[in-house]
Amino acid sequence: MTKRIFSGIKPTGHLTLGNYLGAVRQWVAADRAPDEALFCVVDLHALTVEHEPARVRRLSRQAATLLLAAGLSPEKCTLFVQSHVDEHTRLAYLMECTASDGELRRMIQYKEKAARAQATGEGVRLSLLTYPALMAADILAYGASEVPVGEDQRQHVELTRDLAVRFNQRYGHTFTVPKATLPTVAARVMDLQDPTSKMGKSHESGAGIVYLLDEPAVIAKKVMRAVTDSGDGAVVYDREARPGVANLLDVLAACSGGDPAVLADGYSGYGALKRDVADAVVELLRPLQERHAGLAADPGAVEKVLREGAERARALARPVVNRAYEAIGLLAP
Ligand code: AQP
Repeated sequence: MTKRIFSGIKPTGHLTLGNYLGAVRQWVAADRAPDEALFCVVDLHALTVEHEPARVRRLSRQAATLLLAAGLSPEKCTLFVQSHVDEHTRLAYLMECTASDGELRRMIQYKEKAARAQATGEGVRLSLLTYPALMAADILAYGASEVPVGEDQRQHVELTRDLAVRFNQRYGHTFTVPKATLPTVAARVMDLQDPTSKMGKSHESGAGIVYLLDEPAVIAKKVMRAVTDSGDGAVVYDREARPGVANLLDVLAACSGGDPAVLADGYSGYGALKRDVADAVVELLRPLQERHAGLAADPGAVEKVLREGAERARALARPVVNRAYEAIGLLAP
């Protein structure tokens, strides 16, 4: 039986190696399987924190272009922009009526980002609290059974499962209950300068973040300057005691295959490890960067993919969302 797969990426910054290894690479693999796959630039999610309108538009186009450059094929999958399909926000309201205030306040991303916004005096947008309900709607509107994501999104997919089960129990079977699928290595790529924090595209300092469009020399410099761990300089895979080295081993394993703990045995010092990681990342990103240059030169073609994707997505989501409206007690128009 073919599965339906859904996932999304928010245009809050330039896409990173973390996005690629944690999520996008899984999407490309799913796109090549006989499954039906939908991938979405979740632009409404980018409005939950301070944003600049022109930048969000620019980053949305760039994200879509990079997803195509990474290997998603518009003939095979449906690639679209969230705000082009009204069903997401229609269903999000029903999800807010299903979720509780307490469970949304327990979301780790909410707690972390709210603390960050408060510290900078920005104020916390209400949508930052409610966006996991929108994310649940993104997934449930398509009857997706699998959601390929990185580790940081696991909690939101768990919430989506809970909401789907609760809605089905209260109002009759309406939604497929989805599950998160994570890569076996590099499900959480860490910042090269602060290996206890996730490599996040909206984080301020770029020194520890490898962006997908970084030049090879920039990638090499960032990797060579990665913070490793003080101590005896031994290369050992230990995420707790040696997070910097473990992160480099994870990235190497994700790029060139193998098990990070086994790869560690092949190194006696950090320098050689960093050189191999830098080479592996540069080679991994080279084809994507080459394809990106061609696609970016033809923005009309990318817009056409997004327009057609939104049409297909609407046709899939509308009957599911209409069913949910009826099930919850709303009169058909
Ligand atoms: N460091 C990462 N390692 C593995 N997977 C990651 N993902 C993100 N960072 C890593 C996965 O990429 C997909 C899209 O991510 P996103 O757009 O939802 O979030 P982000 O890139 O983390 O963006 P932000 O705005 O910078 O968010 P915060 O502030 O939370 O870091 C997801 O599947 C995600 O798991």
